[in-house]
Amino acid sequence: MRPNIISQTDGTMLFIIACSIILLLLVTVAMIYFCIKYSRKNHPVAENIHGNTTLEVTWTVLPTILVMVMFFYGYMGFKNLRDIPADAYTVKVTGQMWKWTFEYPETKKKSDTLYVPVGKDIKMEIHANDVNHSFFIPALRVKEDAVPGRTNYLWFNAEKEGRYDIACAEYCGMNHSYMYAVLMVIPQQKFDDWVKVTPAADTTKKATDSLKTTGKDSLKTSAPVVDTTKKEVKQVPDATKKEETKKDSVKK
Ligand SMILES: [Cu+2]
Repeated sequence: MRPNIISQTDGTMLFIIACSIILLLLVTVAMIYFCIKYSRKNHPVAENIHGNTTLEVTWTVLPTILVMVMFFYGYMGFKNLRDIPADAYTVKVTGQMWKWTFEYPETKKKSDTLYVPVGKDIKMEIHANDVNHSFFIPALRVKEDAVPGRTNYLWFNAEKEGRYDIACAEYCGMNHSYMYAVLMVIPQQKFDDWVKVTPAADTTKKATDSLKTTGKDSLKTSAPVVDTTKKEVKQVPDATKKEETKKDSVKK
């Protein structure tokens, strides 16, 4: 069984933070102790110290072991992130100023909201149309650059249903901070239903184009999806409502 990216990343992060806090405390306590012990009052006559081999070996070997352990955890996480499971479901994502578009090569569907089945390995193929972007799903601890002329990738397995934010993590121009999309993690059955009612790529493109002329609504990332999947969206509990409210507040 592969380790979960979220717990692996959080574990490494916690380990490094714990080491940092312990070191900070050790250094601070030692500093205060020496300040007092070797103050002018307690130690009026200065003396030279000519090396201490045991001490020097200790402060070289211990930190080396510590950083090697950090490297090991980091490397194991990196390996897991780069090694895509063989049967992962592929979704193509394209970044452009200033939105993300998702295509599902297997079904030829396209949407502005990323829908994935819960508990399934998903491979994202990352492209950019204009400038550098960075595809970032904070809740799933995955992030990868989107670079024009190059195909990058990442994978994840969302274990909990729900609605998650997708952001652009690379400054890409004036509206970079608005470059948000939504990840909906839904049960396989609902995903299949969604695929059935979602128009194929070309149709969606037209729908998106026509929405552009409606002004305010065109900013809703899931606009074309909502239009065609009214039944489906209602079944996805509360999440959609929250999504709308949140997006409205983001717009303001
Ligand atoms: Cu961007």
